[in-house]
Amino acid sequence: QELAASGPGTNYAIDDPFTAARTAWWRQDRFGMFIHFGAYSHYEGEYTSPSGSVCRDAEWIKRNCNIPIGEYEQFAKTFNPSGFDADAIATLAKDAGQRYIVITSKHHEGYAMWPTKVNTWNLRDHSAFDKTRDILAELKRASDARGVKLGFYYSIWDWHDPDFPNASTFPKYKERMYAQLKELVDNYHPAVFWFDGEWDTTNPYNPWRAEDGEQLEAYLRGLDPNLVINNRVGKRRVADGDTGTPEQEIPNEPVLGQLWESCMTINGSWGYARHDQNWKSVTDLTRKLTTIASRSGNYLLNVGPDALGRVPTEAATRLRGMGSWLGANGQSGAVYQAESPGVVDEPSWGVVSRRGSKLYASVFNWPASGGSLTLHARASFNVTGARVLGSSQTVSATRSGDTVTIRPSGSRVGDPTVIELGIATAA
Ligand code: JFZ
Repeated sequence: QELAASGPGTNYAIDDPFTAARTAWWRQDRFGMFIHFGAYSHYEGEYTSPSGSVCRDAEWIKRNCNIPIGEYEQFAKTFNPSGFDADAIATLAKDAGQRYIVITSKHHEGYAMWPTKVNTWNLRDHSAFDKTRDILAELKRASDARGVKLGFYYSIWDWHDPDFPNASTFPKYKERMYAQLKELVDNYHPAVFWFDGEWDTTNPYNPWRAEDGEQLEAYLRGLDPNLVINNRVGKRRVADGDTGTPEQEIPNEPVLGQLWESCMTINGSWGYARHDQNWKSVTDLTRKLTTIASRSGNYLLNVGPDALGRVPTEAATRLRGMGSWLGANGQSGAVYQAESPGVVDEPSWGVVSRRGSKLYASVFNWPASGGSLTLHARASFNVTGARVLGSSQTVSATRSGDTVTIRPSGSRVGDPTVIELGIATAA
C-alpha cells in the first residue's frame, strides 16, 4: 500500500500497517497550526502583583510569576474572549497552507477550554464568556467546513487539581482526566491528541509514569483507533504514541524509526505575550518548513490569541505570507507529500525534498550570476529535466558521476526559490 509506494527516501520504519494507515494523512499534510489559548491568555503575558511589581511570562505565568491560586481563579472569572472567531482562525490556517490545527484544550493551569462536566474550572463555568458558546465546537465546525483537521493539546501535568501532585490521590485525578478525554473524543472527534507535561518534576510533584502512558494510549485507541497521538503521552520513548516532538528545533537528519513534528513559536512565546514582538520573518519560517519537509518531518507552528481570543495581526500576516509562498507556482510540491530525498545529500546552499519522481531543491543561497549549484548523488538516477518554479528562466541540470550540476540562468524567485528536478530511477 501507501508505504510500499514511497521511494528510497522513505525513512519511516513503521512496520505496523495500522500505524501506517492511521498516520497516512499526517505524513502528507506536513504543516499544522498550533494554538496556545487558555486562562493565562487573559494576562497577555503581564502580571502586576498587589504590591505593584510587574512580572512577565506567557502560559507559565501562574508558576513563573507566583500568582496565588485564589488570585488566579478570581482573574479567570473576568476572562471574556468574545473576539474568538473560529471561522477567521480556520480561514487563516487554510490561507497559510496549514492542513491541521492543534489547540490547547487544557494547559498546565488545568483550565478546560470546553464546557467539561468533570469540574467547573473551565471556560463555560468560570469566566465572563457567553454561556452559550463553546470555542472547541466552533473550531471543529469551522475546520471541518474547510477541510482542515482539528486536534487537541492536553496537559497531563495539572497545577489546579489538588489530587494531581499526590501519589495516593493521583488515581482520582486520573479518573477525571480519562473522563475529560472521553468528553473530548465523544463531543469533538479530534484527529490528534498532543499530550504534554509528562515529565518528572518535584515542583509540584508529577506522579506520571511510563505505564500510565501505555495505559492512556491503549484507552484512547479504544475510544478512537484513528487518533494520531504524540509521544508525550508517555515518556517520549520511540514506542510512545505515533510522533516524536522536537521542540523549537529541527533534527539534523531524518529521524529513523519514528515520525516527528517540530513545534515552534512564531515569536518567542507560546501563549500571547504583549511584550514579545520578536516575530520570525516569512523567509525564516518558510525555510524552516522546507527544511523540515526535506527531513520527512512535520511543522507545527504556533500562534497565541490575545485576551479577547484574537490572533495577533503580526502572526496572521506571516502565516499568509507563507501561504502565498506555498501557493505560488506549485512550491507546495516541496512540502506536501514530500519527504527526505534519499538519493542526494543535503547541500550547503539549501535543502532538497522529494515527491515521487520529482526532487524539489529549495535554494536559500542563490549562486552569483553565471554560477551553479551542485548536489551529491548517492544513488543511481538520471536527471530528466529541471525548471525554476514561478519563473520562465531556463535552468539546466546535468549529472556527471556522483555530481548533479544545476545552472540557473536568472535571478531568485522568492526565498527560498524552488528548482524542480525530474529524476528517473532504474526501479
Ligand atoms: C511545554 C509546555 O510547558 C509549554 O508551555 C508549551 O506548551 C510547549 C509546547 O510544551 O514545554 C516544553 C516541553 C518540552 C520541552 C521544553 C518545553 N523540551 O522537551 O525541551
